[in-house]
Amino acid sequence: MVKFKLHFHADCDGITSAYFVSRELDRLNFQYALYPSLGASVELKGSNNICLDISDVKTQSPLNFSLDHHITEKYPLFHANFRQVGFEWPVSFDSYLLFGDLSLAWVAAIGIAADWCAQKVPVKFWDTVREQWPQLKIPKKIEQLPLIKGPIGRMANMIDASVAVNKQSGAIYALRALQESETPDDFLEGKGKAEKLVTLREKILKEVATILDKEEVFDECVFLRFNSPYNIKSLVAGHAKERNPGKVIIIAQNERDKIRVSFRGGDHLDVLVKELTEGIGGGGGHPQASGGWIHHWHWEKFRDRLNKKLHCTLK
Ligand SMILES: [Mn+2]
Repeated sequence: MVKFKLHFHADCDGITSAYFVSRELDRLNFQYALYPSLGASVELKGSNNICLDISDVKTQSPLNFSLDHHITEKYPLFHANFRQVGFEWPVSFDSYLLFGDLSLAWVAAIGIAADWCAQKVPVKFWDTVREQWPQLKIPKKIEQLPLIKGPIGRMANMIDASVAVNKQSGAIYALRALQESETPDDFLEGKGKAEKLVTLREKILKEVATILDKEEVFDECVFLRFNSPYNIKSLVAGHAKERNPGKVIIIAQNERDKIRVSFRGGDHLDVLVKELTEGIGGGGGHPQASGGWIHHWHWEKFRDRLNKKLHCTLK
């Protein structure tokens, strides 16, 4: 009997995608193992791998399948990407279309909203969610912010918190909690496995609030440097961006061997991070969101470059 390896990005989009694909594998009585991926790239061993929401797939065998929405080359494997035919749909929506069921639309909604793609999927989808679950408070006119501030965003926070605290095993746990929940209310109210996710969400939000208390605000940018055992950079960046519209957000998280930095809320941030870390670390990404790292012993150099470039007075 074939055993599949299900790789998925350990974020809301990847986890909800894995929800729909694993459901189909279960229906067919296929065996599979789960491989959540914290990063964007995966190197596949052999064949019978399925990749969801993973932008960089390395493989020697064409007998692997990738369902993705990033702008990438066509890999030498079975590859489907709705973006290539003009639809910027997150993988959670694609997986729902392929393997879902109307009664499970709420799960797809979490992945779509968390990937900031609310307006990119057909309005008819949101009508379906609104009709079935008025308690999810889907706005009449679909907009990203009210969605992410409502119950849909709350569910996304629960999943993100699980990954932030427990990494890969947190991703698998969140997937199991979704599978166990028959309705969005079960999940939101913390029935069964979801109970732990409610607690983790509160814990992470508290941690983020403590970090935000120490933000340093300048004319052009906002700077936040912190220690945390959790992977909460993007969450902190999201909150900081909301509090400081129009400014570049710079997040620096101290790690054992290096300082990891993230940039949000500006233009050409991929170029900026490359300039700031040149010779003292590394970095890259997208124009509106980039990230990198520097060695601890190069901190002063990085700070001086940053002060010069963004006209601030970071000490
Ligand atoms: Mn993703």
